[in-house]
Order: sequence, then C-alpha cells, then structure tokens
Amino acid sequence: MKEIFDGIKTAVKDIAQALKYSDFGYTANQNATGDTQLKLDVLSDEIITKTLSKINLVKELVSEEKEKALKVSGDGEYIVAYDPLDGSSLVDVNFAVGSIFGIYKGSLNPANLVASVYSVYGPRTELVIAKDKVELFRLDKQGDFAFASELRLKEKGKLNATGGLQKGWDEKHKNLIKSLFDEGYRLRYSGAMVSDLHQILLKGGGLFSYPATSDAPKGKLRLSFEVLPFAFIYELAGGYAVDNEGKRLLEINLEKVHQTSPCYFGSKYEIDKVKACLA
Ligand code: P6P
Repeated sequence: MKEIFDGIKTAVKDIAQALKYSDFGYTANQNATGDTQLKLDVLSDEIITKTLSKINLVKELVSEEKEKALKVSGDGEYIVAYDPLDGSSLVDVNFAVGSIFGIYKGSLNPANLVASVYSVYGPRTELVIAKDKVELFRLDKQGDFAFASELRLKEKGKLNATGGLQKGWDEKHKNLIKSLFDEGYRLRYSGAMVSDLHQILLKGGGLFSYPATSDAPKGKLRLSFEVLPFAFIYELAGGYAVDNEGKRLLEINLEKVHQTSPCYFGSKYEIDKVKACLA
C-alpha cells in the first residue's frame, strides 16, 4: 500500500500549493449531494484523480465530487474513496481545510477499510496515516513528510465540536451537548470536520458530533469518504465512533457511494455519555 500512500503525499503537496494562489470562486455546477462546487473542489479532485489513477494497485476511485465510482486502469484490488477538499467553503476565510481518504480492499464496505489518510492545509501541511497505528507527519523544508508522532486518544478530553443546525437538534442530542458544556467542555468547531477531528485527536480527546437533524434526518456527512475513514482512525487511536443509536459506524451497512450517517467520534468517556443520552 506504500505506493498509494506515496501517491496521496504527492497529490496533497500539489493541492497545498494550489490552495495558496488559485481562484477560490464557485463553478456553476453541483456535486452529487447538491453542494455547489468550488473551482478548488474540482481542481483538488483532478489532482488526486490524475495522481492515483496511475497507480496499478488502484482499480477504482470514489469522490465527493464524482457522481459515480470511476474505474481506472489498475488491475489492483484497492478502491480509494476521498473528499478532495473538505471544508472548501472556508478557504475564502483562510481556515484550515483538508483532504480525506479511505482505502478499501476489494469492495466499498466498512469491513474492507484497510487504511485511512487525511491531510490538513493549515499554518503547516500535515498528514495523518492510519494503517496499524495512527501516525502524524509534517511537510518539511525539503518537501518531505517527516514523522512527527504517533497519535493516541486518552480516556477523556475537554473539547466539544458540535455540528449541525442547532434549531434542528432533537431533545436527546441537545441534552447530551448541554451536559458536556455544564461539565466545562470548551466549544471548538470550525465547520471543517477534518480540522475539528484533527484538533481533538492531537489534543488527546473530546467529542465531535454531527447528529440527525430535522433538516438532515440521515445526517450530512458522507460515509465512504468522510465518516468511515475517521471512524477507522479514531478506533485505531483508542477512541470510538458511533451513529445516533450508539452503534459502531464501522458496522454500518453501506449501500450507496454518497450515503450519509449521523456520527459521533470521541474518547471513551464522551462516547459512553453519547450512548447513555441517546439510548
Ligand atoms: P455545517 C464541510 O462542508 C462539511 O462537509 C464538514 O467538513 C463539516 O463538518 C460540515 O460540513 C459542516 O456542516 O452544517 O455545520 O455547516
């Protein structure tokens, strides 16, 4: 799988460069989930497609910006599902955004998710690779991703990242969020899941939630290239990732490429609380 990781590193470096000077306006098109595409969404998708489709191990690409899976020339057994630029609507306010990759062996099924990778384009360009452990790398002056540290979640954290329109939250979710703030948790939410989840991972714990809401009863975040890659990472780092019934996200039945799910990611104390509040 090293070839795939190396291909992702190359694409991430190219996207980091593109973000600095490219036009961050909107196109006239929408993606499969109805989001109006930014020129940077399309450019990032093109960069990743060009880079990964050359890798023989890769047989198919699934992207937030592509309606359907794209079969590529490789005769390998890996499917790479990715969000090319998560949080892209925040580039115009210069917030940290990133790319998210799930690497599936054989078919697009949570049980076949064998590795996850994500990048964060912030003051530094960082990369997290999760296969047998969760490792953080930072782009150095020589243009290489240098190993920085292994990432582990503690039993409990202090951060509460609360997604979704609050007027659309149900009572159980409202009570869960309030109980954490009543315990002194700090609100940390930027609107880019990749950056919000990265912060909780690097600070050692907390809760990120994007619940079912009245306007998004099945949640907003996409399973194959957003939710499941982070569920894999959080569990490997010693945390938990569940849906709004407290069930493991990595056991969900994935039927459609752009399928969404309510999602809760966090350390043990917080996810135990989620299960108790939502039961
Ligand atoms: P809301 C970004 O568009 C995104 O897909 C995730 O990165 C982020 O967590 C979520 O949507 C933000 O959605 O409804 O809170 O603005």
